[in-house]
Amino acid sequence: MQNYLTSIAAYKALTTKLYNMKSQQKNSRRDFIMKSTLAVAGTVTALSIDWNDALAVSSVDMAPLFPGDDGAFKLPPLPYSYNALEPYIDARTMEIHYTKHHQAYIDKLNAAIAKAPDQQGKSIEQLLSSINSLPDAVKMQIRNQGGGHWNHSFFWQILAPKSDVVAPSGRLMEAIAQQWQSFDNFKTEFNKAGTGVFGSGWAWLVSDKNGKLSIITTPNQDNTLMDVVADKGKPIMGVDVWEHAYYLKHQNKRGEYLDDIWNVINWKKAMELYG
Ligand code: MN3
Repeated sequence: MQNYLTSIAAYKALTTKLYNMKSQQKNSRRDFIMKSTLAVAGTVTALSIDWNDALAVSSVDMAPLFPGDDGAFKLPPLPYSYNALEPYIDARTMEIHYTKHHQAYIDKLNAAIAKAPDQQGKSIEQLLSSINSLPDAVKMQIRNQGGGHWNHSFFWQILAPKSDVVAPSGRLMEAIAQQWQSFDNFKTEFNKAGTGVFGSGWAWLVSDKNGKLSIITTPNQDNTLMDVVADKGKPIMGVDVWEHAYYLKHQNKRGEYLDDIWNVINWKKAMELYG
């Protein structure tokens, strides 16, 4: 009797095991189908996605643009030393710009997020592409401070010591030539746009989803990823034209700063971003 019960139990265990194996197979097939469908849906979405939703940050070093495990955004590492861009950008300006200005944007962004628990854990791109739907109490802070954090994180990467700078080439250079006939024309137009920014802001080289380039300026810490900014696009290169970016060396002469900065533009990164 004991043996019989044991074998019944064993039989039950065996059939249960077989049943589970079968349903696991079914589930994994269902998972597979679901994942495949999602992958196809994802591809379709990716093709029709606006840069505003997507940011190119997958190819920029995005890690610092997500909050850490503690929910706070952090200052990303500067990819060179403070004096690496001398004499075009002086060491003191670089140090203050990075350790004081950029850090202050991050601190104030974190303070704003702390007041809006629903927004915690989102990447900076997610926040900037949905400013319109942020709570009114933190909307302007996240736009200004979050914009400041993204813009400076981008700016450090789009600069490089002159010894590392390579001239733009390939697809990016072709697109520049198509739009402005020559690199020199592009520089002239870019500097014109940068000097024309009234007060504080940024000048950008951006790409639309067809790869068409344009020069766009934004006031304050706005950028072309924001839903609230009319001119959208994927930033390929950008220059901070706030006085704090050049005042110690160039004083009030923004034009001279803009002339100098071409010596330290990281075209390798810009070409990576353009693809
Ligand atoms: Mn700045």
